[in-house]
Amino acid sequence: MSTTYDRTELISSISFTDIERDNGSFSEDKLVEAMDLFEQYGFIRLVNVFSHKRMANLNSHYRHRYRHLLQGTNKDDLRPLFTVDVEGPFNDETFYANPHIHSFVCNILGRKCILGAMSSVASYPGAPDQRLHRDTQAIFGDGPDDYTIDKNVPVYAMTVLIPLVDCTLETGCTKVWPKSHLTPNDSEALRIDSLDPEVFVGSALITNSKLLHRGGANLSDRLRPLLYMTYHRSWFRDFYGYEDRPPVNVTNFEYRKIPDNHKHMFSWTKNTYKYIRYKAMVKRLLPRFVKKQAGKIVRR
Ligand SMILES: O=C(O)CCC(=O)C(=O)O
Repeated sequence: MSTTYDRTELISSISFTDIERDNGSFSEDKLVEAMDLFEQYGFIRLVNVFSHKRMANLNSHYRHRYRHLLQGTNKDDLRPLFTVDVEGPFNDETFYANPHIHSFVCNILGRKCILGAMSSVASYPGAPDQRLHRDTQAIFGDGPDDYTIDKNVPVYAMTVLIPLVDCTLETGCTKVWPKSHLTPNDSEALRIDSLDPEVFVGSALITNSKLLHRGGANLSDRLRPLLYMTYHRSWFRDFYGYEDRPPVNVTNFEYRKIPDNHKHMFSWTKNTYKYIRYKAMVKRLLPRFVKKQAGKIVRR
């Protein structure tokens, strides 16, 4: 199948002015248009939903906090995935409940929707095309790839991709197969022409979890980190791919900082992932503790 570029201006994209961005306003007309495009195509690009100052702040926290994971990778696909902890600028309602993104998501998934994941994928220079996938397996199919029934089911999970560097054909766009969320399987979906929507820093790409997509190859000499959050209807959980890491990592200390009206988005993770969270914390802090103790012994 061929790939066409630059068609995104024509199809699924909604832009905000700096004033709309800063006061969080999403007019009824724009919201209806965005929902209509999303329903038809299975994805939408929301342009200019985070200011450059805000993105610079997220980017510097991310690069400092996860520097040990960004200095090299032993992953064959050169695309390490890791959970981004809910802390600092990530524990901020203007991030996880960004006025434009959150009102769009809530209009589709309902006001009780939860945060299913806060994570990151960083593709290294030279990373090849990612494997084709949809973000959730079929829940009513004969097998995980049989979407015959699921294609008719209302959206129950959405992914919001937020790039920390411009996603272009050079650094790697998230390649999408428009309308593939309405197809019963991947071979049908692959009959559709794919698209490479460029998404610049400050914008977000939102996909229906049933949309076929993949991260494009990173042809540049720069790391291309992407933050992603998934939002679910309140009853849906996705454990696939989270066997060794929590999809959302929020400590009790951080949880207490979350405004009451958003706590329900996080509360489901607290007991489910307690053991994995503690294990990850010990793994992170133990080397520092050992180093400190060793230092004391040497000084004595
Ligand atoms: O890297 C990208 O553009 C997409 C990443 C993605 O779809 C995933 O990791 O599930």
